[in-house]
Amino acid sequence: MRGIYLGIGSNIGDRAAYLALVKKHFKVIAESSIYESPALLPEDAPVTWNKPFLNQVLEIESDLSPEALLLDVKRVEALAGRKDRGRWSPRELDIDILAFGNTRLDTASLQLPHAGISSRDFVLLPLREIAPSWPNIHALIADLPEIRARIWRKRTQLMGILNVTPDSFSDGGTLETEAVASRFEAVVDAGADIIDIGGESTRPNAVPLEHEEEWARINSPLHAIMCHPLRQRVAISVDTRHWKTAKRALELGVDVINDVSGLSDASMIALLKDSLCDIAVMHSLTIPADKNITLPDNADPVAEVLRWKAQILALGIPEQRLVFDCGIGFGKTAEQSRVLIQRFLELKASGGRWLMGHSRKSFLEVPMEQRDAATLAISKRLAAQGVDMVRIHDVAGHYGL
Ligand code: PH2
Ligand code: MG
Ligand code: MG
Repeated sequence: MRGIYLGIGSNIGDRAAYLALVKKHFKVIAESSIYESPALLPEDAPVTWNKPFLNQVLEIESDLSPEALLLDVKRVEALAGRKDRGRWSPRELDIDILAFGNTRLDTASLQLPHAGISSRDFVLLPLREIAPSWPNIHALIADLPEIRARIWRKRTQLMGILNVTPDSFSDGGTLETEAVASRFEAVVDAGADIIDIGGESTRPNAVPLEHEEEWARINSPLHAIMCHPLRQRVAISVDTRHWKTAKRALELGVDVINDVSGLSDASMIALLKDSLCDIAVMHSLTIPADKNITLPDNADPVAEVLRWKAQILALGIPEQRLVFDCGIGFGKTAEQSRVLIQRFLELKASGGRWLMGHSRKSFLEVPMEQRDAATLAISKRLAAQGVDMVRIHDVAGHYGL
């Protein structure tokens, strides 16, 4: 029968991939747009639960009874890797049966129609698209106190670099809180989706940092950002290869850990396995980058990166939580970096989300004043090829990519 409506949601990892999984398991008659909204949470929820949702409504056809459909729904949630982390907690995939034809039901396990429909913008707006004659739907939407859900479309995310390393300041010290706040505001206003903050430079010849010194550099800037009124407008990423830094950052509620050492530390892996954040994982041969240590001349850099990706996947972290970065300039000659960019479609075709960090790097082989233009030209081509994220300095120039 028809007239079965599912409300689906996700707020961990590759949210759109989790929603797409549902469509493989049910016979879909109609689907709404996808909406994004901040998590609806109780006041005392941990900061790590404050992760925006994607939501969608599907009409499906099924011969099952409502109880049998509920079991099936639980099975698909489990297939997505959903764990019981408690009520209101983030979830890889949530599937709620909103309505089952005209069936009315009120048992301990199932209430039909679903009791939460009328108060939730992220259910009503998508439902209106595919069921415009739903009883009172227009009035219910008009009566909502606030509408926070917005139509979401997949596009290349802009990861803006926020530099707080002291080598870039005249006084050699850490940035004042006010200076951090105004830089942060500028990157948000320029249109960044994600802000990446790191304390350790990984440029050739940079001095490696230990956790204590790294944390001393980013502690107060990170606090300033996490408390900033604009914080909800962007995701926050922390660029670190130290698990203790990652742990402290996650406790503050950051959304992404960007590990340029490519999950090479067992404690980092264990920490991230038990967390809810996205993980950007980069291919490298050495940290910091060393111009004299590169892949062999006769190596195929695409094949090398794909082999490395398989090793990362074998660590047992769900692919949907990872974002792969081929590591432009890290253990690659300029030519090898160019090959990775030219053959990006082969990387993308292997599956998963991909990030490119080509901004202003030396492989571009143009003077510094021309590097933003060269960076943008590459970003545009990669965006057309489906790159999920670009890590860039010139966010304003990339806006609307
Ligand atoms: N689901 C919840 C709790 N909070 N917030 C949004 N924006 N979207 C949801 O689907 C959602 C939520 C519990 O199921
Ligand atoms: Mg729900
Ligand atoms: Mg549910």
